[in-house]
Amino acid sequence: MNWLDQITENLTRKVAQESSRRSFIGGIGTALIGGAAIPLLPVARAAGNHDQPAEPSDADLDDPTSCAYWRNCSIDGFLCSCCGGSDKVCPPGTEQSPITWIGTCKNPADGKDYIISYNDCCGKTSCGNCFCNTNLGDRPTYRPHTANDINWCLGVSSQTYHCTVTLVIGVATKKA
Ligand code: ABN
Repeated sequence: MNWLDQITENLTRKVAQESSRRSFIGGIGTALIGGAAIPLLPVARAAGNHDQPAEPSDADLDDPTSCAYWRNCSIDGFLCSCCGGSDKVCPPGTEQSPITWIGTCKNPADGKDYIISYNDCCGKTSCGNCFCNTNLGDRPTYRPHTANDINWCLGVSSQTYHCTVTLVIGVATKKA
């Protein structure tokens, strides 16, 4: 037996003497349980927004408290209809901003495109209900007049954003 065989044998004997069968089985158990727990770790799941179902029903298209409601096609904010106001009226205690972001949404009832003004309601802290981020036609914020990801609480006494109303201001006659 050469010296390498002797060293290997000594090492193997040492490991065998120092490790019990119980700790070996325990190690396998830890590996199995640890592996099974990996799928439970938090991960980002696509399309996980509860407020924005992937497949809106016809009822959603007619419901102003749904992100799928046709006038909400380009919104980024909380629906005032879920915040003590309505789709057109700011909740009590808030003030409607006169400066807004304008989008265009198709009304499925008549197939026409309408110009929608997304007015922020201001003066109370964020409502927190029915957040929608549909963004049709939204542009980057470095072009503010075409961006909805902006606090439009301007020209009012408080700049604190609460929710957004959606007002029809006309029919779009030409595609932008
Ligand atoms: N226009 C709604 C909004 C308000 C504050 C911040 C981002 C977007």
